[in-house]
Amino acid sequence: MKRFVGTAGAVALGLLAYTASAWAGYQLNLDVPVTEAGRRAYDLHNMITLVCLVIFVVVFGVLAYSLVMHRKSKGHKAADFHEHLGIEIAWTIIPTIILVLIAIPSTKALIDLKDTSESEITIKVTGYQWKWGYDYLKGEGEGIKFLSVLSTPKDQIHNKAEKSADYMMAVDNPMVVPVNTKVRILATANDVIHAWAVPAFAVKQDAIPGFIRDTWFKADAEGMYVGQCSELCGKDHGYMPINVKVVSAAEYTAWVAEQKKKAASNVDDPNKVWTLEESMARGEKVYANACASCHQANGKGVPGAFPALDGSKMAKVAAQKGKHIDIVLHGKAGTAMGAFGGQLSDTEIAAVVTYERNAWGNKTGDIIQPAEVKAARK
Ligand code: HEC
Ligand SMILES: [Cu+2]
Repeated sequence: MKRFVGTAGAVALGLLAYTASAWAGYQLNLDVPVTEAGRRAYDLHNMITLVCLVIFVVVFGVLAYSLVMHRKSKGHKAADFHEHLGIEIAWTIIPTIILVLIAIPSTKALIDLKDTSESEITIKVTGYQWKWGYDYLKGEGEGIKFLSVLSTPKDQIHNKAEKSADYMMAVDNPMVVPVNTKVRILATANDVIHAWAVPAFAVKQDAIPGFIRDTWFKADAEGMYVGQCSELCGKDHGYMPINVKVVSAAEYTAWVAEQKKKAASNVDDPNKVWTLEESMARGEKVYANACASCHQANGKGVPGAFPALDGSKMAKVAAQKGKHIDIVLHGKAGTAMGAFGGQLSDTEIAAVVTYERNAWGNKTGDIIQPAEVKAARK
């Protein structure tokens, strides 16, 4: 018997150790909050869970006690207190009081979550299928604007490479903000409803096309905080994580200066005449960022959902060149093919159309110049 207990114990311990390692990447509680609002949400969550636990113990305690100690086999007879006025009043009043006691701090916290006044920085967040756009509207970084795209390599997603620790949670360009600074977020979307959510800030805001909703946070610890789009927004909903990097004031100033320098050197001369080689190289990058998620890197698309561009009439036939530029600029209403006119510059659209007309099996030799795209915008 003793040996059996020993073996069983060892097996149980082994199992525990195994499951503990398998579950190491999972957490049961909320993210550790780094904002005042986050701590309030965290404390409310703990407090209300505790209230529920106490009620559970009291109610089931009375129930178990009654069932066991007053069972029929012991000779007890059921008491009859049907329509007992005192009990009916008590079980109405007590839960009401508990609910009101919970509602008071929750409502206060909710109202504070909506108070975006006196913010020092304003950032517009735009949800796209399937990436985020950040526009710095107010504060030191005014004018900074970029897209933030999932950076997990495709090989990891397709199980061809080992998955990294930040698998499906890393982006190329995180939002950068200074520590201890009130940041107002204006959330909107370009196509369908998305939601910008960062649990450590207790922020979750729907981003709705045609509307602007605001929220705020003031992080008091530096670090990288991670969230995800939290509104089911289509096929790649799980592929648009959110990264917010909170840095010191000095690092923020340096980041702003670097971004402004980069933006200045990135401005393309709209009158430049591009060679096929230059345009292809630029277009390949634009394609990888903006188009490959649907049309695929090999241009073959996804049958039934996204058309192949390799061999497509529009990308291959000389007479369709105008139509090709038009669909990239203006999209196609009622389909997932969005209008890229607002996201990409004339140079970028010219490059990506050149790329599609010369990549894979499409060897048209066409070079589209920015001026041609500019003329097509009207
Ligand atoms: C969200 C998914 C998505 C993204 C991203 C996307 N497309 Fe499309 N695209 C579509 C769909 C869907 C269609 C088919 C529309 C239709 O029903 O005619 C399409 C059609 C096209 C066509 C016409 C193909 C044909 O033969 O009719 C071209 C050209 C095209 N897209 C280019 C692009 C370019 C360039 C980009 C990147 C700047 C891009 N697309 C990004 C979904 C997408
Ligand atoms: Cu989304």
